[in-house]
Amino acid sequence: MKFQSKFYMQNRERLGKSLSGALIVIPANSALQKSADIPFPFEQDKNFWYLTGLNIADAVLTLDGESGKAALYLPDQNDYQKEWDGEINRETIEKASGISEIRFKADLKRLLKEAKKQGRNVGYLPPLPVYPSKVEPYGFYANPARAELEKQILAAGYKENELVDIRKDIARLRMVKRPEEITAIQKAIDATGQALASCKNKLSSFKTEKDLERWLIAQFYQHGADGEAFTSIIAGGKNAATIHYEENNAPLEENDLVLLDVGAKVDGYAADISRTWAIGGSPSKRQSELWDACLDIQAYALSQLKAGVIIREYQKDVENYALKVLKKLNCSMADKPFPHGFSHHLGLDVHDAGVYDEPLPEGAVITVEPGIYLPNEGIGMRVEDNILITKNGYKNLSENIPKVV
Ligand SMILES: [Mn+2]
Repeated sequence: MKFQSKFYMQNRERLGKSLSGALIVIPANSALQKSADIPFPFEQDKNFWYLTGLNIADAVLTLDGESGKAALYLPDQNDYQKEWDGEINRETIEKASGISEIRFKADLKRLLKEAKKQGRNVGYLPPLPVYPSKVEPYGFYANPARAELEKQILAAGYKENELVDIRKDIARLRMVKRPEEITAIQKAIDATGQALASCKNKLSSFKTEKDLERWLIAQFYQHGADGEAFTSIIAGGKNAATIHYEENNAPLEENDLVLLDVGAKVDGYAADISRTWAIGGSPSKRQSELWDACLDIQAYALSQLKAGVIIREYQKDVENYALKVLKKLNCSMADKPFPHGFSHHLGLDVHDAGVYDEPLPEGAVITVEPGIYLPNEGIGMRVEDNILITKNGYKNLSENIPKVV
């Protein structure tokens, strides 16, 4: 189930209003090669999705910042694509997105040239570097769609100072969740909670991280989700000290902890929950005191949250608190800066669009996720909940998921 076209129409309207005068262009993602003639499963650009609800590769949305009119430019499909992938259907597109102005991408050139003649700026999403330079610090290559569109804009005669970076304008819209978005996130959280409960019940039956992962993902589907929102992290023992461990293939050992950082996806929206459990059922004294410290840091972070807080300042504040707690427990990580953010926005992207140096708005959904990583002790743990920001505080959307180690 997707949202009604009204949702996407209103998003376009609000973006248009915030950028009156400019011609706004937003590209869909391109499909990418996985191996030989097989592409990766297609993943849409979330800005394009937020404004259209369409899963088409290589399309371009244009939005007139004056009249608010939207048009969709479709890729030319060749006969092979029509036969193998199915022909793009204009009626379906109009019904899903509410866009009636549908053209071919070859016409985009003319539109850009006209706008240039009229002296209008172009609002766009500046590309990340594409091949051969990897995106820092992640070490992967960016989807080439934005760079391709930038090339077209420059070819129409635009100079760099006539291009307006609209990333923040979209992020400001996306970081305030609307009621149907909060409902979708809540469903994703509830499915994640049910899947976790089932895993915890059967914990002693899993011999490896992989066994646990397979059961978890099956349970996501079982409870109404469309699978995982991101690659699950299932990390036993020392593996949990690697923050984004994703191999998930080691044996689970009796006296170790296992960290699960996982989230189901519902209607395109993500949950992002972390819990840490004692594999044998009873944690050691050290494991318990560290877990209590983790919960203590999370409670402190939560107590700081309400609309108006600036995440960057909150990060420093929670870090100071966390390092003091960790020092008292003789943790090796107490002398270094905390290795990751305590919070990120959550939505269509698991690390969702947001403006981190501006006040948190009412209606934002963020994670709160302190962790303790001690490779020298073979211990890693994290607790993570999903939080709706309200005027005077917050609502914990994942409060029903138990935090027993
Ligand atoms: Mn997270």
